[in-house]
Amino acid sequence: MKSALITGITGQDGAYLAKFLLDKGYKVFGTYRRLSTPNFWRLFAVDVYDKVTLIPAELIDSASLTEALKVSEPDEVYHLAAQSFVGASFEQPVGTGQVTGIGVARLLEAIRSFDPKIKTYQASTSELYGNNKKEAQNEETTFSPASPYSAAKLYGYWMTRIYREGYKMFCSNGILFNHESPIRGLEFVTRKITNAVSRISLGLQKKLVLGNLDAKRDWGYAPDYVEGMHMILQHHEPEDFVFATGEAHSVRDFVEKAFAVVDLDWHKYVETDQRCKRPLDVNHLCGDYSKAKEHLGWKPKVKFDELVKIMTKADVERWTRWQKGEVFPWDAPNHLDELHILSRALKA
Ligand code: NDP
Ligand code: GDR
Repeated sequence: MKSALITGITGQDGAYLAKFLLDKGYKVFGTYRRLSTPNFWRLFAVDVYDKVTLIPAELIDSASLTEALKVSEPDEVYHLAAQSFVGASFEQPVGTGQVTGIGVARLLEAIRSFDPKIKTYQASTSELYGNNKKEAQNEETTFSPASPYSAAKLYGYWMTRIYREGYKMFCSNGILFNHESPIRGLEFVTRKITNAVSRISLGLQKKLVLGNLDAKRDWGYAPDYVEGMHMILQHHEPEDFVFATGEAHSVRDFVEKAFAVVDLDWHKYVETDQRCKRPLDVNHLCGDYSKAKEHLGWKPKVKFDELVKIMTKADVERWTRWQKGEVFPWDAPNHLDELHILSRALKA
């Protein structure tokens, strides 16, 4: 039986990947952070909590990463843990560098010392392209990071290649464009929208405040993308691959479609606020996944319209169940209104 270690198993991708690998017959270990309030709701939501082995680890603590390797003795490591919110990286640029950037070096060094034959997946990102002028971005497109997050990810991307080329380790980057789902964090724009649209449709909220409505993203469905992560590590040699849908839509398009799912006109409910904007934003991302299609046989199954429906309907169903007093694993009831928690530095 193969063994896999997932760093960041409590996140969106970690939970779906755990489910996918368990279904493939893997023994699955996952790292989590010790927090004052446990954060395992996604593992319960995808029904894997009691099927995985959890190991406490923190990316700024090398010893904890070594311990996680010793406990799990993995054939494959999926490095997903990161400070993954671009907006927060402007407020915590140094911390994001430590966790999202140098954390990759800590993990790769721990793997090199423990067992350099372990295969490693690095969660790289379309944010690396920044405001590159290309219409569609692929593995050959020049990087031009536009946030502390993407600068940290650029370091992780190159460290992965350096360990591959320098030490002949099986380390690969998946350059993944945005992928979303009903278990996406509420700070990301898609889930922020679907959660608010659901509440508005049920009379629980009056308006939705957003930032840059013109930004375009290539949004796919997270379960499709975790399948691709596994394919990358089964490829006959370590290589980097883009996963995307090949379609770009604006935040405004997402808003319009989500409100349409509940038969409401978005113009009546949406406002914009400077506090929800970033000091520097990425305007247009659209991925060309031809290499993954040709070499791995990967392609996205869920496209934009269906994604918006899946997410909006899931949130409507949750708020409806909540109104009936049902209790189930979920994040939204404890989520603060973002405008109360945005840092002073971002105020207009
Ligand atoms: P999430 O934010 O949902 O999950 C991030 C995970 O990292 C959580 O388990 C979190 O733990 C953990 N983590 C955060 N900081 C630390 C730390 N200091 N030490 C240990 N663990 C930590 O991200 P996603 O699942 O969406 O993304 C997975 C990876 O893929 C990330 O690296 C992200 O940057 C990257 N990526 C994501 C894309 C997307 O569209 N989703 C696209 C491209 C790349 P906790 O639950 O305790 O917060
Ligand atoms: P992104 O995702 O930065 O692409 O990073 P996010 O959903 O945060 O932003 C997408 C775009 O929407 C604009 N936007 C807003 N964003 C948020 N969060 N809140 C708002 O109110 C709002 N209004 C407009 C943003 O400015 C941006 O242009 C995600 C993360 O998962 C990264 O970890 C990952 O690497 C990339 O996707 C690919």
